Amino acid sequence: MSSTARLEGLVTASYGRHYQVESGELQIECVARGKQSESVACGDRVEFKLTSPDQGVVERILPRASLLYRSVAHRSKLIAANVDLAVIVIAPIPSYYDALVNRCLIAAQAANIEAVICLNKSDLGETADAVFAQLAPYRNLGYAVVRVSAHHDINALRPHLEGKISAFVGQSGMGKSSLINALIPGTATATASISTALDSGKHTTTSAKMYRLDASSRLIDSPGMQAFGLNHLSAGELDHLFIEFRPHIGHCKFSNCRHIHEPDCAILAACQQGKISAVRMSAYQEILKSLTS
Ligand SMILES: Nc1nc2c(ncn2[C@@H]2O[C@H](COP(=O)(O)OP(=O)(O)O)[C@@H](O)[C@H]2O)c(=O)[nH]1
Ligand SMILES: [Mg+2]
Ligand SMILES: [Zn+2]
Repeated sequence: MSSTARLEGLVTASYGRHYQVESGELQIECVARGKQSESVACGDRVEFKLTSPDQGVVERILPRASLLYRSVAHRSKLIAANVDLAVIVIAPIPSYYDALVNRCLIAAQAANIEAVICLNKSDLGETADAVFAQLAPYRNLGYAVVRVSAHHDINALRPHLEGKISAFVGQSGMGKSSLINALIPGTATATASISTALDSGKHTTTSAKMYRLDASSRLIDSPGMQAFGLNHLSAGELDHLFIEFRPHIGHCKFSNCRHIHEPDCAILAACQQGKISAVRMSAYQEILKSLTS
C-alpha cells in the first residue's frame, strides 16, 4: 500500500477541526483542510490519506443520507451525519424547555430523520409523571415518547435503536451520556482513553462521539445545547415541518399565508377547532418570527 493511497473510513468523533476516523481495524486521527474543515461531521463517511501510521487528512466527504444540524447566528453547526434517528432527551430535573423539544423535532423533520422523545430520570417519581403528562401533545401527533431511567431501566428505548444510527440530542444535564453509558457498559472507559489522546488542550471541545451498540446499531453522543437555531430553514418550508399542519396547507385564502393573523387562514381555523394544539401553534409562530426577524 502506498502512503498516498486513499482510504475510506467513518468519522466516529469530531473535536473542533480534528476527527477520529475508523477504517477497518485502524483508528486514525485526521485533520481536514480548507473549506472541508468546517463541514465534516461525526457519522460522515470520508476518503482520507495517511500522513503517518495513525494520522491522516480528510480528502473528501462521501454523499450523506442525512445531516442533522442547527444554526448559531447565521452559521451552521453540524451535529451528526447519516443519522436515522434523533433521540431527544429530556428530564424533569433540570427543567427542560418545551421550545427546544419542538425545535429538535422540526430539525429532525427537515432532515428527514425519525425522532423519539426520551423522558429520562423517570426514577424521580411524581415530577417525572407530571412531565410525562405534559408530553401528551407529542404522543397525539404520533411521535414516539418513551420513559426511561439511565440509572434503573432503559429497556423502553432499546427497540427504537435497533439497526440504526441514533443521535442523542438535547440540553445538557438531561442524561444523554448516562443513557449511552447504560446502553453500552464500559463507554466511560472508552471515552476516557480517547479524551487523553485527543482532548489534550490543543484541540477544542468535542462536538460529537459515536459508539457501537451492536453490529448494526450505533449511538452518537452530542454536547448539550441551550438553544437550537433553525436559521437554515426558510420561512416558506416551516409550516410543512409541523406535521399536523399538512392537511390544512393550501386551504388558506392567501397562497402566501404565514398563518399569523391573516383572514380566512385554514391553519388558524384548525387551531380554533382544536385540531392543532395552541402550544404547537405558538411554537410555529415563535420559530417563524425568529426566521424572519
Ligand atoms: N436520578 C437520575 N439522575 C440521572 C439519570 N440519568 C442521568 N442522571 C444524572 O444527571 C446528570 C447529568 O447526566 P449526563 O449524562 O452528564 O447528562 P448530559 O449532559 O445530557 O450528557 C448526572 O449527574 C447524572 O448522574 C437518571 O436516570 N436518574
Ligand atoms: Mg453529556
Ligand atoms: Zn394560513
